[in-house]
Formats: sequence, structure tokens, C-alpha cells
Amino acid sequence: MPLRRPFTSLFRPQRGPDQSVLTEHRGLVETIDRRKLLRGTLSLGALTMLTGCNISDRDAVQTVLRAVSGFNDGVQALLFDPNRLAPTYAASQVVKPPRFNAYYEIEDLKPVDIGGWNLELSGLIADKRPWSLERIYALPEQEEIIRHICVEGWDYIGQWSGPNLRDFLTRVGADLSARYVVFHGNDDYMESIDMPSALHPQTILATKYAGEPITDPFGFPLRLRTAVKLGFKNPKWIRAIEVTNSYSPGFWEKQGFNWFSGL
Ligand SMILES: Nc1nc2c(c(=O)[nH]1)N[C@H]1C(S)=C(S)[C@@H](COP(=O)(O)O)O[C@H]1N2
Ligand SMILES: [Mo]
Repeated sequence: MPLRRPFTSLFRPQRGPDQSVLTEHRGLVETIDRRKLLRGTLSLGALTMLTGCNISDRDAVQTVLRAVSGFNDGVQALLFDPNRLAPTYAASQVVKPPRFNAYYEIEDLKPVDIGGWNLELSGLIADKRPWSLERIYALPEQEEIIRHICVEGWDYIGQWSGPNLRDFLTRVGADLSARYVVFHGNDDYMESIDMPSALHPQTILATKYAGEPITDPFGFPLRLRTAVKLGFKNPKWIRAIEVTNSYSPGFWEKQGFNWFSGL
């Protein structure tokens, strides 16, 4: 099934002259090339040229992200280093409001009715009692200013805060040796991430953007924000979290995107 819109129509450069997704991820790209994991379509020479010239060509960035995203999941999981932090940014770089995306147009948004909302927990979790938003707000908050990268070819820097996911999973007695953490959105969106990424220090259950509660289009009342995954692995309008050892493909995997889709 083709993507809803062509990448090129989404070309919106939002960066200064000395920043590029590639430069930021140069270490990763070089590691990948050293391990001979690139699929032959891109050489290190080509990548170095791209990293050296402050690319403004979003298609080129897209190509590299695709290459990174196209690896065998097992190999990527091995490359994953939980102590490696993704780049963070200054508050002055934060885009306000953030940029909306969903698998449908904004007109079709169905905001969460907070009156009937509780965060549900299922699967390999000892304490499955649901969480009210009030209780979630009472948890310690972590803030992070990180880049959101969408596979449709655009990105922005955002400032998210909320409880750290590792702390939350620990608190509810989740089995931290399980393979997957699955997020179910109020809009029937479902995506799963690997446990090491769920436990990464830059993975949070975000309740706020730029210090204010997240607004409807961006996932009110609760969304995932992780610095180690592409945009689509950050479900919005979370209504349930499930810890499991069984794999089920989410919306984007069914479009052919790589499940790991992360750093
Ligand atoms: N519930 C839900 N979460 C979702 C999506 C969606 O369609 N539904 N789209 C994903 C995609 S592809 C992207 S790029 C980001 C967009 O987040 P933003 O609107 O805050 O930029 O949300 C992700 N999470
Ligand atoms: Mo996306």
C-alpha cells in the first residue's frame, strides 16, 4: 500500500546551516558501515559526502534513514547500546506547536474523552490496576528536548516531559526481561518496541509539550516519546500498555517498515 502522501510534498527544512540529521547520527552510520551492514546501495563515501555538506536534501536523509531502518532487526538489537544517549537540543530550538501526523487526516481526529479515560495495563505486569491521569501527573517528571523523525521525510525538535518509562514499568512490576512493550492508542493504532528501548533513559510517557499538557492532536493525555526510535514508534493517545513475549506487527510494519526502526 503506498504512503498517503509523497515524501517530497512534506519537505519542510527547519534547521540552521550547521545541523543535519546525518551529522548527528554520523557515529551510528560509521559503525554500521564498519560492520559491513549497509546493503550495498550506499557506500561510506557517499555518506561522508552527505554528512560533510550540510544536506538540505530531505530525500537524501530519507535514503539513509531507510538504509538504517532496513537492517535485520536482530542485528540492530545487537548494535543497541542502552548507555548511548541520543542528541538533545536547546529550548530555543523547540518547534511550537509541534507538527501533526497520524495515519489519517487531522479532520478525522477523535480526541480522548478524559472522563472515561484510564491507562490500562495488561500482560506480564504484576500490578494491573488502571491509572488515572491524576495519579500519572503525580509521578516524578523527566523532560527531554529531542528530535522527532518521521519516515515520511520530515523532522522537528520537540520538548516533552512525563514519567520515565523504566521507572513506571518497575513501579507496576512489569517483567523487564520480556521482549516487547506494546502501546494501544485510542485510535486503534498499535505499535510495539523492544524492552531495551523501553528501558532506555530517554524513553518517557509524555504528558506535556513545552511545559504544558499535550494538546489533542499530539496525543492528549498520554503518548510515548523515545529518543531512540523513529516517529511512528511513538504512539499517541495511549489507552493501554501491554508487556508480552509475542510479536504482532503495528500499523507501519504492515506498510513494510522495519519493526526495530531505532538507533
Ligand atoms: N495513536 C497514534 N499514534 C501515532 C500515530 C497515529 O497515527 N496514531 N502516528 C505516528 C507517526 S507516523 C508519527 S510521525 C507521530 C507524529 O507525532 P506528532 O503529531 O506529535 O508529530 O505519531 C506517531 N504516533
Ligand atoms: Mo511518522
